Amino acid sequence: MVKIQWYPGHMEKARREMTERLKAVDLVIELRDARIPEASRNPLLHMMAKDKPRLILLTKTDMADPAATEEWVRYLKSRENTSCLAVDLMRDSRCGRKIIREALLLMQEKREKQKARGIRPRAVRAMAAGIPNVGKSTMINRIAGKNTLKAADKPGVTRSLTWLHADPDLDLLDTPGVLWPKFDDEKTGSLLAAVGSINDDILDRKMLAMDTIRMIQDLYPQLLEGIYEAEEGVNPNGMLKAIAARRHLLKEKGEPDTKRAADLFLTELRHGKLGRLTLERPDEENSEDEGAEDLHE
Ligand SMILES: Nc1nc2c(ncn2[C@@H]2O[C@H](COP(=O)(O)OP(=O)(O)OP(=O)(O)O)[C@@H](O)[C@H]2O)c(=O)[nH]1
Ligand SMILES: [Mg+2]
Repeated sequence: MVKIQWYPGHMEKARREMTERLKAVDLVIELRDARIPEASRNPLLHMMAKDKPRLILLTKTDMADPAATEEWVRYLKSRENTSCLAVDLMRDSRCGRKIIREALLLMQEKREKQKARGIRPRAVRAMAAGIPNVGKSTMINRIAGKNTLKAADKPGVTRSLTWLHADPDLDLLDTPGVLWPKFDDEKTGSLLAAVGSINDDILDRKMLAMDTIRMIQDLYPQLLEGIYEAEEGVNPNGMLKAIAARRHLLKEKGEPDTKRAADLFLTELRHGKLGRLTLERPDEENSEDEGAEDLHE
């Protein structure tokens, strides 16, 4: 497996600023990519916001496996003080309302108490947090009903923390996408890179494509063989050769150009062209609340 780590200075700066801002935050909206709900869980966020109610949003469900998404929502909802919604931020016109409703529900008890004491509850203050490119700015724009925040299909677009009075009942804080200094294992880095949450420039994309092909072959046997008309049980390098042959990516001497095939494969995967795939399944043994003690080794 290719070894990937991406924790530039701007992420550490954002992490510090987020910790500071959390004091004024009622609720954390943690966005995770529905295709990799575990790899996109930031352990730093757990340390920073242990005691805040949490709404986990699984985004990009339009590209994830619907059955796996259902399984994940059930699994993630089963925690105290945590709620979970799966959303398609691009096509579901009602997702903004659903998110507001769920956020207010998490704060209901506190708001009811305030009302009972004659205080009119102010708008709930929520911090949107998550890995790069997961859809934080897009989500806030949806709720606000206008494209105030810059959003684009590459990691690292948002660079500063910005409050937006998105709804009369909900203030939202946009934050830069942050990763963490040390991934649990090499698979986590590959999964994050596969969905486009790690800057491509620092990657060996051929190695990444091969890792990803292997993971897809494990979870969805025969799928890639069918799409790229490859031999059954072909190894990842053989798969890249098949892709090169099918898509006419050849070098001067007519040899398959596996580098360009790797780029094409990653682009197709990231745009959902290979179908709706989820690259992880819930592991009931593994506790969601696991700390991040060894992150600073
Ligand atoms: N298909 C699909 N694309 C989405 C969805 N949500 C967001 N996107 C796309 O994902 C890309 C990244 O969205 P952003 O809102 O910029 O992500 P971000 O989390 O703010 O990213 P950073 O600021 O870089 O951390 C954009 O091209 C969005 O259009 C979704 O539910 N489905
Ligand atoms: Mg953003």
